[in-house]
Amino acid sequence: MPAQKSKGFAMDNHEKWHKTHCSRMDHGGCALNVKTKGGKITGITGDPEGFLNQGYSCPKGRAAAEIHESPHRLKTPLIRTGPRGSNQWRKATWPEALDAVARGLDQARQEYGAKSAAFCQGMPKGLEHFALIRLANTFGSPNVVAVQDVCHAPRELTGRHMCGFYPVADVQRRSDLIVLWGSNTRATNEEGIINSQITARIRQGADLMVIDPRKTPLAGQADFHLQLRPGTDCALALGFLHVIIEEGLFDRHFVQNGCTGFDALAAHVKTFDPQWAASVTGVDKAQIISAARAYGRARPACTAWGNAVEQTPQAFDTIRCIVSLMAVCGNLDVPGGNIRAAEPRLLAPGKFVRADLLPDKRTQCLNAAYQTSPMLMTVPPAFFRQAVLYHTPYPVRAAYMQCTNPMLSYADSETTRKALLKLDFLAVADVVMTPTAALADVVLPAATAFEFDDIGHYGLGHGIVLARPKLVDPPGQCRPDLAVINDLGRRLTDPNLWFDDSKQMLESLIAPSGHDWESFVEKGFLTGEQEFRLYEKKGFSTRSGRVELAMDNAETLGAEALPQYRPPADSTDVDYPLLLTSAKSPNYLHSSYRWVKSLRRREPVPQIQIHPDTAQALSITDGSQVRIETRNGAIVQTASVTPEVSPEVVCAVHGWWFLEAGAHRRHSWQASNFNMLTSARTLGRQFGTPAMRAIACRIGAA
Ligand SMILES: Nc1nc2c(c(=O)[nH]1)N[C@H]1C(S)=C(S)[C@@H](COP(=O)(O)OP(=O)(O)OC[C@H]3O[C@@H](n4cnc5c(=O)[nH]c(N)nc54)[C@H](O)[C@@H]3O)O[C@H]1N2
Ligand SMILES: Nc1nc2c(c(=O)[nH]1)N[C@H]1C(S)=C(S)[C@@H](COP(=O)(O)OP(=O)(O)OC[C@H]3O[C@@H](n4cnc5c(=O)[nH]c(N)nc54)[C@H](O)[C@@H]3O)O[C@H]1N2
Ligand code: SF4
Ligand SMILES: [Mo]
Repeated sequence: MPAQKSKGFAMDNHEKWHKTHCSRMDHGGCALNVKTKGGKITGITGDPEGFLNQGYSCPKGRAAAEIHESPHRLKTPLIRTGPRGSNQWRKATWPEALDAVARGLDQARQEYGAKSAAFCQGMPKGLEHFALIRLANTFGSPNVVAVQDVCHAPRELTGRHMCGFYPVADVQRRSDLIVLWGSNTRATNEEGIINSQITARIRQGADLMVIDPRKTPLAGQADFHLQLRPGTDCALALGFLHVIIEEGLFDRHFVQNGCTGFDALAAHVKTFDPQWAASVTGVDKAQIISAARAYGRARPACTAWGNAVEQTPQAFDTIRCIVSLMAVCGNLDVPGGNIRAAEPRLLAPGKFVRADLLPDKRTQCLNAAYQTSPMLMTVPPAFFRQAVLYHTPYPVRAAYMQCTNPMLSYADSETTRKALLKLDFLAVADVVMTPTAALADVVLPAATAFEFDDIGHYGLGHGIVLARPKLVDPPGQCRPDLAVINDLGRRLTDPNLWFDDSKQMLESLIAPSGHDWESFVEKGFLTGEQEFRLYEKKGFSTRSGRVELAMDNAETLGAEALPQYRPPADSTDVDYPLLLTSAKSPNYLHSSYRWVKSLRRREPVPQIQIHPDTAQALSITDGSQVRIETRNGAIVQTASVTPEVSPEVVCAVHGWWFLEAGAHRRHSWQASNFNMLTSARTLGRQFGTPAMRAIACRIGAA
């Protein structure tokens, strides 16, 4: 039977196909056809009519049926009965659990003020992210803690500082050259770019450039693979700028009419010649020159960039260099370049979150004490922990966490644990008992993909929003985050600020598009009317109205007018001769879903990639246990001996913990957890970013 646009959900015993979009397995863009029968998910395939994926789906996306029925799911609210983290719980009813959460948060508000309560979110999965911000705003707390310090804030906000918008890769239109800069779209589908879109552009004739310390399968297929030393992206970009400007390959018209500071940039990059860039990055000088020429000559070229350019304290300058490349080569705001993606007409996120209720958020939130970029509206985890542990700049006493597992995802897990245990009150909503939930006072069982109506990519600047209608009932007593937040909002704030139900919440958001929920689901997705070269009419939304290649207010951001290369903090240490970096697993999402059997079969153990020469010198064999050690800690992963990495680089996977070992047990979250190796000693001033890539390490047989 052909898939139907879902107008509800099927609880009957007839098989029924529905159209929806993948969610919660990565940023989620694939349109899927999902078969249900008797309240269960019985089949999932990629939808050939999918706007982004045209039929593609991956094993993660197809695992939703297993997640729906997994015995590991939390099914009832739990309230702690023993000491924190001792794994002693009693089952509670929802009203009882919600009352306990409201009491915990309200007590902090009463005793220490509203800002002593933090609201923590991981990777945004759907509307819950914005609903949580609404809860914080209505509650009166400016402290929404998120992982944006290492995920998207550096890219998005540096883009906004320089050109007034977030320049996303336009992979929908023809390009001469696609650059994947520290982004492995084949494994990660970053920013809603499904790799098949890149493949389609390559078939149309686009060249591919991959900038990655690993010879990934995509790098193997590329016209240019620049296998740089981790953490040296800024130096490579400065070298590119040098070649492009010296050889006159830049777009004179755009530089003259759209940019400010070009002459200063040109003078600045004179010293960063290919010889210098080669010595820093380890990439061959001739290769740097030919790659820079290719980027300079391509009209247009588009750059898809990933976490690698932003997960060091030097993110701001690295990204400034990459945006400068886009600008001087005339690739900004043009079809097939890096664009200001037009959003569909929906309720503006600022309105949805009721930003008006907390007008002094910027000066009241923890960030104010650290002089971050004023555009950073979420609190970096490192500042949250300082406030909990040392009351700097003021105490944080209580936290509500949803869709996040900080014990695995924040840099420096030992400090995270100390901070979570020190809180007066902690509530966690998740789908399974995680190492983070194990430290809570109250644990709430969350409904997940296909178990409730949700909207995808809203407010993320990708130019598309996706319908994700409910297809099956959640298991046990699981409830969607949207409903839980709505209930907490009614308990903790003026009930008139909340909704009858989460459907009404979604409707309020969609109304400006002229759709109601049903017709939105019928349509499947909404995009904006894409315009290009808007700057010709309106200029850029920056202080100068131009792209700011040199920033005359950089000092206020703790930077210099022009981007500088500095070796990443934590990258050099005589006792730790190797350079550790990381890449995401194609089979999991961060620390999520190791408990899903079909995915675990595909990737049963955490692996560290080691070059054969390095492995031989250290008597490490493929498949053996390896101890990985940095100044911050030590973990064990399994050796994958491969020429994919160079001899001085090792690449370990992040996010591993072992549900089967008991989430509350130290072994579970400590043994192979990458963030035991990271520290938050040095943070980038603009976004509070710690070093997650390019860390000095040593390895040996375990
Ligand atoms: N060392 C290192 N650390 C990193 C990174 C790295 O590359 N290296 N990457 C960083 C990046 S880019 C990011 S985005 C962060 C991610 O940080 P997090 O988002 O904290 O990462 P996850 O481990 O995926 O945690 C998500 C949790 O949400 C739960 N969950 C799934 N669906 C739902 C739902 O519908 N409702 C609720 N309430 N819970 C749900 C999952 O079970 C899981 O426990 O990690 C960052 N940390
Ligand atoms: N399967 C899967 N998909 C995901 C996620 C997931 O956890 N799993 N997470 C989602 C999220 S929240 C995000 S933010 C995106 C992230 O998506 P990506 O940014 O693509 O993810 P990563 O794998 O962390 O990094 C991409 C590449 O950077 C390379 N790299 C490592 N160090 C360096 C370096 O110093 N310089 C350069 N140039 N490259 C380097 C790695 O080898 C890797 O191939 O993916 C999303 N999609
Ligand atoms: S690539 Fe991402 S969006 Fe597509 S099916 Fe896989 S997990 Fe889902
Ligand atoms: Mo992320």
